[in-house]
Amino acid sequence: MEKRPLLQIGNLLPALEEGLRERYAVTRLENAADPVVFLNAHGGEFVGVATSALVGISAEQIAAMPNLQVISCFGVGVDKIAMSAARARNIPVGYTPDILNDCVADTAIALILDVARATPEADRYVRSGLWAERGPNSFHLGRKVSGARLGIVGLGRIGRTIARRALGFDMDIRYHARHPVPDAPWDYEPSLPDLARWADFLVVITAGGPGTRHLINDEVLDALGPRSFLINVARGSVVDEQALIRALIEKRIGGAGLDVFENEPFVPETLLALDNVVLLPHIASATEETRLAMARRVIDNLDLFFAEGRLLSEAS
Ligand code: NAP
Ligand code: 8YV
Repeated sequence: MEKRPLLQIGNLLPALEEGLRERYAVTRLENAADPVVFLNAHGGEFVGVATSALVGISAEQIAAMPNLQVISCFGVGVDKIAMSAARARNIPVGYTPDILNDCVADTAIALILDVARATPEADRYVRSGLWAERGPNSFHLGRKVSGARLGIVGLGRIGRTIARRALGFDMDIRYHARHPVPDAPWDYEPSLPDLARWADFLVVITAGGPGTRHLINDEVLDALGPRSFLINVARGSVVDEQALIRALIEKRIGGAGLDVFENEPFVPETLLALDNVVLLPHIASATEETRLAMARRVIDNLDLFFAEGRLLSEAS
């Protein structure tokens, strides 16, 4: 049977690109000299799209593909996918929920430990020779994580996985979202500033997009206060980055652990210079095991759609 024509938007995991090429006639949009001109001329040829949560697909790109039947996304966040344009055309969007819960939760816990115990700064201290120069017990004290108060912003699939891990650290847990989660054994806090005021660690793991833009603002950061820490493993857009930088410089919060940024892969110079932040290059789901399982789901979603007209996991 002839392979179905599929458009790939952005770079994907090499194993995923290979798997897609085995099954589909893949065209990489990035290979076009001018992607917009190319899509306007050839968009009608494609019946499927494979993209990632980082790159997504715009309403204009969807409009340029009149025969598009399905979009398969590598990742769980769909803030870069023009969902209403897809919905208007009844184009289902596949994504990779649950598969990455463990690794993103592990990264959130790692960031909590890193900011509290200043492990990256301590590592720099040893490597720079300062420990040898200044002697035993010369590095500043950290803060205790076990038994501390953890506020989770967004108790979805990943938020709940973080909470379960935090139980192993005997942490006291509360959460904020727009709605209480009926079966959650943790206290719901309807006011985000109140949750921040209570928490030693505030972990942000909501969806991205316009609904959560700058949810973490001056008011929330001031409520968090100088002895507490912000962790963001959701999307850069959820935190007002300029407000965060001011709060960090003025030491109005204790520190921050960030996996995501407003303008990735660019991180403001001022953040790079601060010791009270731990910065990661959006790697929360980036393990071989999880990324390969995500790749499998991208392919399975496409294959199942073309075989049976349904997806294994469809975003709504
Ligand atoms: P999920 O199950 O849909 O959970 C999202 C949570 O966000 C829900 O609890 C939702 O609760 C809450 N929420 C949505 N809008 C909100 C608002 N305005 N205020 C407060 N809470 C709000 O999604 P998930 O699978 O846990 O993933 C969450 C997000 O993590 C993804 O969308 C993605 O952006 C991010 N992520 C990042 C990485 C990374 O590499 N750093 C990896 C995977 C995922 P309510 O509806 O009750 O408000
Ligand atoms: C990845 C993510 O960075 O799933 C998401 O929403 O942000 C991460 O898992 C992304 O999928 C890689 O493209």
